[in-house]
Amino acid sequence: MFELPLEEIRPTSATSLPPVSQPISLFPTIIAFPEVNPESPLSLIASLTPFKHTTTVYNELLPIFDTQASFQDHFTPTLKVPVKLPAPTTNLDASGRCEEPETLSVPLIDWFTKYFPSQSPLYYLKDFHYTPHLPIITPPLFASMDVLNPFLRAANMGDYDFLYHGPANSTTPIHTDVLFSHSYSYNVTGIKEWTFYDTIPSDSTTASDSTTGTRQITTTQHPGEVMFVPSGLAHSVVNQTAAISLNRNWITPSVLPRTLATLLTEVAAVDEEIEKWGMVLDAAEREEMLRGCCGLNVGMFFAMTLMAIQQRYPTITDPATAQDFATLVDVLGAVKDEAARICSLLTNGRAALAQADVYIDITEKLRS
Ligand SMILES: O=C(O)CCC(=O)C(=O)O
Repeated sequence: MFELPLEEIRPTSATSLPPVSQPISLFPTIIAFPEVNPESPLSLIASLTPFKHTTTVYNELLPIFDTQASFQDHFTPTLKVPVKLPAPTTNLDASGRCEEPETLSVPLIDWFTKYFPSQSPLYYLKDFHYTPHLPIITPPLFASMDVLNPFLRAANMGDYDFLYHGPANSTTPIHTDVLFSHSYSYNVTGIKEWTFYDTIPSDSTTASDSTTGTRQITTTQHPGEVMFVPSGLAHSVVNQTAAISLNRNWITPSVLPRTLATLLTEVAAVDEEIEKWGMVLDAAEREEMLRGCCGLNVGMFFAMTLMAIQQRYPTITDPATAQDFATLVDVLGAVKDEAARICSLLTNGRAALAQADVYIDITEKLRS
């Protein structure tokens, strides 16, 4: 077991703050959740050089992934894993998402015996939720201000921790990460070549077309190194040798307004689709559809933001928290009307909306 990554945020000087009722449970009772450029971020070039993570993590993971046999032995052979076919094109939509490749759900044993050795097509095991099967991994410090994974774990809705295993020459085409998240890739074995792009091309059909006219940076990641990908930065990856990596997506308060904008675009698209097909969906079904499309829905987003606010409230007099807190409260205000539409689906929905008003009010007073 690895050391637990995050220090709990404890109140420092809460005495001058107005009291807010205790954090409340918002976990959904009705919704059956399925199992489960901007401003050129390339200017963050200094952060893009891969760096070494703690050797403890590497030393603990390597015995598991050192050989195919040790990898195979660590997992149940019948465990179903997601295996992707190569992407049909590298087209990106307006929000920088690539066309999703077909995904097969195959027993792990078949991955090793049939799919991984295939030369044509080249398959890629991607987005495999490894959390229940591997020790807890200490995230690099820069991932610790996450609002996404702590919420998902507390709500028993999984997380954004994934394992990737690709043969030599397998690729991930140009894309930006889901929901404007940041991500890191922790390379356990193999060598990856990463390319970062200055702008998001949206109307191209091949990797080379798609990058015409954009500034690019290419860098190589070796075993034991972490690659940080800032929110919104378009990137692509080629595995120069067979490679295994552990990846995480996370969302910090400063990118949350863009995550909300993405979610609201998705809400509009889902509503348009529902209307186009003449479907009659109740609020719970619409929420389920949203979660299927982008991994979050309005209720989850509202509950996640409120939880982040509750956790930071005792320390808002600390300047390091104040800005994040204000951003979180603004985002909560911006999603409140949408959340009010589905609040009957959430345990304590009404009380949560009332609590949101209290936080909005406090923040307004602090600003004035
Ligand atoms: O390793 C890969 O193939 C892709 C990783 C990636 O794109 C990411 O972590 O965002």
